[in-house]
Amino acid sequence: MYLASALAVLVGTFHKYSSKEGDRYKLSKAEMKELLLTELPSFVGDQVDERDLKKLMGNLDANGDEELDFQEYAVFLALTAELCDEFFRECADERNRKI
Ligand SMILES: [Ca+2]
Repeated sequence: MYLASALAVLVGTFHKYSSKEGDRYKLSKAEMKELLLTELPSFVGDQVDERDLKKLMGNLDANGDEELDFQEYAVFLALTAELCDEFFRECADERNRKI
């Protein structure tokens, strides 16, 4: 898959959920919850703790309007990608140790 296709998914996923209710260009807490459960089950499992969700929203909501605009969502993606990178490196380290 080309990076361009991945970018289209990243942007399309935001709009798929942000357009469900209220401001169609912002993710509400409920929309973010649905996105996490549907799109990132391997990260969050089959349920999202309300307190954790509130904390995550609070950390990402840079302008304090209690919703995530695309820029704030982009920070979330960057942090998530960083977690994947760490995981990838740990797996690579483990493989190297075994050799
Ligand atoms: Ca916001």
